[in-house]
Amino acid sequence: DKVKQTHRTGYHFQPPKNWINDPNGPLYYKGLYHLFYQYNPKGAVWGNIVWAHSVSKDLINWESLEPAIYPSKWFDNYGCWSGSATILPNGEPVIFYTGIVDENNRQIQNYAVPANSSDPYLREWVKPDDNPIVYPDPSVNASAFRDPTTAWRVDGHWRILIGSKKRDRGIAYLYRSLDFKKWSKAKHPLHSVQGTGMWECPDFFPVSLSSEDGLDTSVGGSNVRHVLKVSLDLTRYEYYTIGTYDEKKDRYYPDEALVDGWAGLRYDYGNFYASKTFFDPSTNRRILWGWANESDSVQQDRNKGWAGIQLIPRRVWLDPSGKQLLQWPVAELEKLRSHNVQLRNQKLHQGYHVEVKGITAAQADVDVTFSFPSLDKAEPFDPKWAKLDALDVCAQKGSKAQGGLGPFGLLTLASEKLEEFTPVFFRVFKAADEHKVLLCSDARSSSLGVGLYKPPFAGFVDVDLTDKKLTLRSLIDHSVVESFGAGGRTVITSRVYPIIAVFDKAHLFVFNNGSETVTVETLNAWSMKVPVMNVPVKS
Ligand code: DQQ
Repeated sequence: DKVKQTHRTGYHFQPPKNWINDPNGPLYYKGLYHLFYQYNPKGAVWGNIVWAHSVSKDLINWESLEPAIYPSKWFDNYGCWSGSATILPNGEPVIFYTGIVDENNRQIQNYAVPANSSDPYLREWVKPDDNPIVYPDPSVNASAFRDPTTAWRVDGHWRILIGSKKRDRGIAYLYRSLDFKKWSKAKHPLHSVQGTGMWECPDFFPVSLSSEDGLDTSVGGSNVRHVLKVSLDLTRYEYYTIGTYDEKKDRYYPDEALVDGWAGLRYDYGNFYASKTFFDPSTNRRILWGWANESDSVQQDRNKGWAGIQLIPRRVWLDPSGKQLLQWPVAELEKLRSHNVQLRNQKLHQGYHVEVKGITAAQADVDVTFSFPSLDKAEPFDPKWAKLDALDVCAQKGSKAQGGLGPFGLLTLASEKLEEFTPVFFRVFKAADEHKVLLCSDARSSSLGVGLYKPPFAGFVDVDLTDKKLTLRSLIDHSVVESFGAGGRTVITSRVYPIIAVFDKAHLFVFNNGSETVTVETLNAWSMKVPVMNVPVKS
């Protein structure tokens, strides 16, 4: 069934078949990472949702278990939707999740605990009879009240957030508990923003001001800032702010310099949704998981027999500027690197594209540093664009339109003669008193196939250009290209479905369509191995 499997990923997480969406309750326990995720056991479209379950020692190789949480009680009979895990002070995990109680999708919050906490696989979960823990009170919209966060504790009181909305105001409701069982609603939500619509999958966590290490969710004090991320149901993208958590008032205040709404900072300017972080105490990292849905049609998903992938887990930390987060694929991914090829001091004059030969270009990891002699040829930044999204600028100024400093970058998943390619590239512009760096991942030329969603995606990169260098890392995997610009300052994921550029017919190039000559100082590309995936844990 080779045709159907053309676009399956080699090293990104996927179950053998069927629909998946949000990562749920990621946690580290007794030497194992646990990934739960929304899963339809019956087909390749959304529905019949359970928490599927896989475990890993390294976040890359995965063994599978039976679903951990599935409809079985009056309080979750119509579905077990997203939620989070908390590790209690005694070391034991508790899961909070949203139960669907009727066909109108009325939502309540439940908890589950391991049947046997000495089992590192946490195979079996029980839902105690004192469930649910939180009902929607009459003031909330019961069909928009879901996705409880990991709990954190201040002064002996636990807190969780629940995503919601009131008319078109997005809301993170706050609940408190002393004993982790009886939860009561705080008078004020932690935060809310007019006009943003339903807040799905809120995530709230501290980041350190002095270190790249991650922090456990309850850590507070003067050395931390807080991050609030929400997933916006209306456009299916996420934004976050960095701000101050006032523990006394139990309110969150985003930094005023940041946009708190649709045009806010994003973990990923492409296909990335319903993400969640967790603290990994074994390595002191905070790790981010996100889901990418398909960009082909529902019919194509049915034919493939699967839909949705989990992206490579990313370490997240606060940029020293304090103005944004930085992200990088977890170091364990590098274990999958096999054959390596390099380019060094490769000059790219205007119009050049140079092939990176000798790796499996459909399943690769590429890390490149570009340098340029000056910024003089940067195109003027049209003041009109200031009102536009980066995406609109990318749509106007794609990879083919000649520029000054850029476009330069990678042509990923490219056919030999470039009938198909997904360019990931920089364009540098000169605005009134600064340079603007645009990173684009443009699916418009990715496939000759029909019925596909092939958007350009883009974000600006807030990067210092004094050393006249820009770096780019792309994780290429058959139907996904995950790109990290300037050391993880701006990240973009695209889903693409080439029909020529598949398997050994896929190629990788570096290119430059700007009048300034750009040098590939160093490029490393690796063929990526296939990890262990979906091998059932032996009972
Ligand atoms: N997916 C879940 C919900 C969540 C949404 C249902 C986000 O709990 O709000 O599958 O993708």
